[in-house]
Amino acid sequence: MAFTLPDLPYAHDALAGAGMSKETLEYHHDKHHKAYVDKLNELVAGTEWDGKSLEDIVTGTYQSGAVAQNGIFNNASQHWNHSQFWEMMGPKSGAIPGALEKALAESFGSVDKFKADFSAAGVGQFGSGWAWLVKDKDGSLKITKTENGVNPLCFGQTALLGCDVWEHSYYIDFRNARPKYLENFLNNLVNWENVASRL
Ligand code: MN3
Repeated sequence: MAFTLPDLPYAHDALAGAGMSKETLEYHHDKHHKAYVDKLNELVAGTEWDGKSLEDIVTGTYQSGAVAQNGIFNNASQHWNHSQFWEMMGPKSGAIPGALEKALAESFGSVDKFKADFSAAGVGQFGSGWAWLVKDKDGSLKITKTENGVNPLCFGQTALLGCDVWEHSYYIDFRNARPKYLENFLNNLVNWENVASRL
């Protein structure tokens, strides 16, 4: 069955007050994300991955490492990443739920330190990629960064929060200021209820 572009869980203009414009979402969701889905369907058709789940395609093609499967991996992982990313944001950022706040403080020293370390990961990712808060296989929380479409599924980790640091994610609203985009993401855009539900 072909993969489909999921609708945004909010209107295109719903995040404008929180620093992500309608224009950014029109390009990022309607064009960039859609292109990953379309290309994935085109590349998967007739291969061994046809009919497999998105998660199986991401982990299977990543582990195979075969050059011929890089295109399938890149588009599958980016489809998965963006599907998570839209859910991880919302028009009302709200307070961090207690259990998550406690876990962040225990893991990183404080919520502020978590935000500083997460931002540093996003700023420090050279070129395109993602910053993540993950739950590792041993249950510990970690901050990671990945290049291009690589994501926590590749390492058997659970993605709690991810921030797209490809330029297409921030260039319309923040131009070249990736640090400002990350600061705004953490303070105004994250749907902390969604992040907590992944713990
Ligand atoms: Mn993107």
